Amino acid sequence: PEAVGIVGQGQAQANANIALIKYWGKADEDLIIPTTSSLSLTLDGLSTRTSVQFLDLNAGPDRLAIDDQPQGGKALGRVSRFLDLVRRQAGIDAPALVSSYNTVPYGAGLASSSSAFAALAGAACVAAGLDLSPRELSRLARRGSGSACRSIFGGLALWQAGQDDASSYAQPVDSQMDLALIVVLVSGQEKRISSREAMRRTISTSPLYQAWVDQSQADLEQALAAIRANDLQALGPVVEANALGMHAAMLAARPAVSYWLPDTLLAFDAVRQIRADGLSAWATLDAGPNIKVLTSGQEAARVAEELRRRLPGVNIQVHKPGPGLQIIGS
Ligand code: 2P0
Repeated sequence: PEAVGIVGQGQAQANANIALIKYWGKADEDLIIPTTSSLSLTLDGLSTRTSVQFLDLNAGPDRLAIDDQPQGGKALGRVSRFLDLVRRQAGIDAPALVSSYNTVPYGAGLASSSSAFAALAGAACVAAGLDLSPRELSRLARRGSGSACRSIFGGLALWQAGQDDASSYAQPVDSQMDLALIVVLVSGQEKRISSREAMRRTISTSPLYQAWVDQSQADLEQALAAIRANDLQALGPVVEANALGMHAAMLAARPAVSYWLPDTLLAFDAVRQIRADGLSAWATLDAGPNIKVLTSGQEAARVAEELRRRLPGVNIQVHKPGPGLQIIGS
């Protein structure tokens, strides 16, 4: 066979983010415009590093490997459709070779799609010769996976819902807060239902969904006020309540959407006990059974120690706020 030439290449790394005020549901499925604005913390040490090469036209279809495993089917289709957006913007037709490496367990509700599509957006733009601003990168990453628009930025990020492609993007939130999130890995198994499908079912069948949406705006304002006031004691309760409200709406869907395992409930209970003992600790839960505990950087080691004591055998890791998208090279 003929040698395949490389038209352009890029490499980028991004960290996963965990929402403090959640995104759950789309107003526009194709553009990924959410029904609510959301607020997140990008974490250190939960990263995806991705390289993209655009190849000569004779190279055949797009190819994708995740952690050295060749991918087909849904995963490849989703990446190809995303790359089509980049190709269209850049005015190119080239097939791509994509390779990515994760330090995030895949599909376990640890926001692997947030780091994945943020890193892919960065790497693909460099490879295609597109020079986008952070805001444009955020809009692009959003098309791959909603939560990915927040991983363009480090630390706290606010995704304003907007109403169309141009107005739906994330922005960094300035803060001096000393925050940490502790990931309590109840189970590393892949989720039983994708968040995409679960969101759809919640919107279309849960009688509690609209109540959660209505409350969400007030929750966000309260959270932002707490951040401005540097007040973790005010931020924690609204973070926990917003997540529990989202899961209440899921549990009320027909049939129910439940990401809870018995150990998830035990972990929530441990957090309540630790809080009753006077430490700062509030739990949040995403599309998987693993809880994340919001605390201060200063108390993180103590809280992790208390969690390990109460939840023997469970993997518990402290994560500090991490950087946003990093372009590594072309
Ligand atoms: C979030 N989650 O705000 C919420 C909370 C999970 C629970 O964003 O369909 O992978 O690709 O836009 O971003 C998970 O959903 O969904 C998510 P798509 P995504 O972090």
